[in-house]
Amino acid sequence: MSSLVFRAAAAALLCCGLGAFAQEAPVEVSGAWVRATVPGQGGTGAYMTLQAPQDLQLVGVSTPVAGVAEVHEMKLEGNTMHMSAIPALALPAHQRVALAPGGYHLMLMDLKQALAAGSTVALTLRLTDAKGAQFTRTLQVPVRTGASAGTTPPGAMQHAGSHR
Ligand SMILES: [Cu+2]
Repeated sequence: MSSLVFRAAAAALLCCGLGAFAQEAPVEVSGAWVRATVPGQGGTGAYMTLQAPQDLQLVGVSTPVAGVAEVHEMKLEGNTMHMSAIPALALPAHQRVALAPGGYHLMLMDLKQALAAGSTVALTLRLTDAKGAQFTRTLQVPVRTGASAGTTPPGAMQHAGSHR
C-alpha cells in the first residue's frame, strides 16, 4: 500500500516536472483579432473565441508588442464599465468561451509600437489543466480597426488601476 502511494507521488512529481516544458494547448481558437491603435496609444484589446476539449484555464498571455499583457474582465458597476485583470478564465470542456469587446478580453498595455490594421501580432496564450499541467498556444493574430456593432466606445470604459 505504501509503495503504491509512493509510486503515485513519484508519478505526480514526474508529471509536474514535465509540465515545465509547456506543450502546445489543444484548444480551438476562432475569430481572433487585435484592435488597431494610433501612434501614442498605450493599450488595446485582443479578442477571440476559445473552445477546449477538456477543462482548461486561461491563466496568461504574452506578446512581443506589449510590455504588459493580461486577461481582463469587464463589468458594469453603476453606470460605468470597469475592467480589471483576472488570474484565470475557466474554459469548460467543449464550451465556446468568447473574448469580445464589452466582456472578457486580452489587454495589451505598454505597447512598444502602434498596431496598424492589416498587420499581424503574435500572441502566446498560457493555459493549465485541472492537474496543473501547463500549455502554451502561440497565435498570429490579425490587427483590425474593429468598428463592429456592439462595440463599447473606449470613452465608456475605465481601467481599474491601470491608467498610466
Ligand atoms: Cu482591459
